[in-house]
Amino acid sequence: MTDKKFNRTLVTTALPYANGPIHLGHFAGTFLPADIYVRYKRLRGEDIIHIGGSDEHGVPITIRAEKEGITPQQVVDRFHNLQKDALAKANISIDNFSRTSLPVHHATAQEFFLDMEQKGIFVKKTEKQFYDEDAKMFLSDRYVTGTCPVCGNTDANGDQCENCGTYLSATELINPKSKITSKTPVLRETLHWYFPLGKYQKQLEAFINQHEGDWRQNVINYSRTWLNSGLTDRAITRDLSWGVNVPLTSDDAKGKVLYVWFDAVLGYISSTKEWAVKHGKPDTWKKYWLQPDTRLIHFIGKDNVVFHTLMFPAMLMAKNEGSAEQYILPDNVPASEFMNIEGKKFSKSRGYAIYLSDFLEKFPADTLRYMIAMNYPENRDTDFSWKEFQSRTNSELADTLGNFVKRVIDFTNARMGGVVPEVAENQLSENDTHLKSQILTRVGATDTEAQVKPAFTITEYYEQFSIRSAVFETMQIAGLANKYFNDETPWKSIKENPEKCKRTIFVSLNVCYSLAIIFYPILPDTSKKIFRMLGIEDDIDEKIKQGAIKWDDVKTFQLRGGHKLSGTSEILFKKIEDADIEPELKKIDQMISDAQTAEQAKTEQVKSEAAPPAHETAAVAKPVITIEDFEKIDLRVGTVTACEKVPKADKLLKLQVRIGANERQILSGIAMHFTPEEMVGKNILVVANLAPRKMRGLDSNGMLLAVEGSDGKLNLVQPQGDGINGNAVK
Ligand code: B3M
Ligand code: ZN
Repeated sequence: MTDKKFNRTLVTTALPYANGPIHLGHFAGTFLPADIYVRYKRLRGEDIIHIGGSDEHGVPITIRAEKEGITPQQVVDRFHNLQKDALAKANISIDNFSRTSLPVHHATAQEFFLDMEQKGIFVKKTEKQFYDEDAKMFLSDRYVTGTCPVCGNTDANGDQCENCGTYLSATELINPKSKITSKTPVLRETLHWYFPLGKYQKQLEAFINQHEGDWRQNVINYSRTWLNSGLTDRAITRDLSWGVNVPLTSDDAKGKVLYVWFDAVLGYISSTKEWAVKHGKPDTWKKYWLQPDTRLIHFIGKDNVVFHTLMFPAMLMAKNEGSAEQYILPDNVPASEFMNIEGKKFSKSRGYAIYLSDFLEKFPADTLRYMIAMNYPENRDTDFSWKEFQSRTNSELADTLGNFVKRVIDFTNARMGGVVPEVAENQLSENDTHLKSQILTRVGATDTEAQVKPAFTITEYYEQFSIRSAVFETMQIAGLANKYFNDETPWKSIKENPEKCKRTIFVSLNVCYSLAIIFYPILPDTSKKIFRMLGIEDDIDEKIKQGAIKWDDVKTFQLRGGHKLSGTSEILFKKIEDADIEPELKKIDQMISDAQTAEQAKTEQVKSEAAPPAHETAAVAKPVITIEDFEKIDLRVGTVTACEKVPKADKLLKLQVRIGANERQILSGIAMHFTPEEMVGKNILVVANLAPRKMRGLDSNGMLLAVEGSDGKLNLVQPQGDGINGNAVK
């Protein structure tokens, strides 16, 4: 954990390949969490920019071009624009969405290469690589497919297996085939530049260790897996024609381009440069990259972790060597897990995806933002389901948030002349002030006497990138407001006790104002609608930029007596009918059956070629296992005998668990869901033969089982029955 003081933040989102439209995976994993975080920080008045763009090089682009019979440039032009439009429609307020095909990017990548080349950092090696004799070209990365040596997926790419996530090199594939001619490639010698990642092993280990505790555990773990197996030289050039040309320092460089990942991560820097030029201050990019008081945060998906926690930092370390300019390293890399669709593993290559722009043609951006944020795959894979989308929209957005705001506004317009009633704040009732203090407690303002203190405040959740919990707590506030309005019955008190009615409406209108603020990061359109109804007509984004509307405004009543509302009232959310989602569910069924048919056809083909048997993994989240595999897991009933929090680890509980005659210690990341007290005495299900591991320097011997509910809270798996302690599951 670092205790640095930062004065500005640079947020980046992974650059999606410009070989297809933005899908829900990109949106849920990177763009939406980044946008929510950035909007929240803007409300806090912080200096923050959100930088990104499309990744326009690499084999994914050229393969698409070949398939369609068009040029790579045509591919990236088309998809860059589609991506940009879709993000705008989803209200992703990115400060610059750049392109790695721009001259500023090529120049930046070449500058990095030349600097390292001149410093003698690279190693040049001649190695054997796959070559397609018919197409007369070397087959880099995804130009080769074959069977994954780890999981048996017959569709693995030459750089990575999409099914199990393993990084591969093409020569490891079983039964390799050229994607261009489907022929078996031959090995041929070629010369390449290698980045000596291994030389940075120690520095990278120290870098990762320094972030233990403040980075997500999955990010630390992925990075350590690589570190533990020992870092080696990585080829950073390719024999391709599309990409950033390797600077011609010798004849050897002819016909070679930089490996796409070497240039793509530098896209963050070139995009910042482009942003600075657009703002008329070309040098401001330096403030964000070269000053140690800038905080750099990369929002990415889990499959890109090592490029951001090891490869890019090592490149920056190399660039910094012997230089007056010192690039900053990432301070956090909040990597997401994956979002599945209707319980099935998402796969673009199998045509199994939901595209952002298709979605937004049918449903408003805020409904999608809410659904995805509530299911943000923060620590584990989550699921997108249309039924859940419908029920969250209807019951939480429409019936809770929308209903409250509309009732308050309509009541004020109809019964109070559309004006905020005059109320002396010191005459507010206990109920009135109770609601306010409950809101403050949840949001995280400090000057309030806590009533029911949630585990963390919304502010704290955002600061630690717990987007889902922040959004969940935000909706709780709308629920409290709704309940308050119902309990206070202003429609009755207007006759029986007009002063009380005025107080209720005064408080409710101010709560609408607070809701407009706290929902702004999540539901920007809705927030603006609420502000508009409240008679705040100006450009809200601009007001936030200028500090005229800010996060801390929830601490005080912002609307004074006599303020005039706009006099209009809008329905914030239209309910989603079964008929609206039926076509979507049908589409999913179709996608599943198409994917299965394709998979089957492939299996047949592979069988007929007498290749190793295909793995039946298309329709399940994990590869199929045998009963023998299952029997390797020793699942036992344990009883918690003692439990306490682990100091300075917000998420960890330390449990003593009795299993039969033995007692053991288990650490579990459930502290956000259960108090130590409520754990004691519980029967839980334990994976008893999990290899011991250390967490925060403490031993953990086993793992307990829990399932997540649709509200994001964990439920323990709790076996029932007498005398079951220590028994194995059968
Ligand atoms: N384009 C891979 C991907 O879209 C790659 C990310 C680059 S981030 C610098 O998943
Ligand atoms: Zn695999």
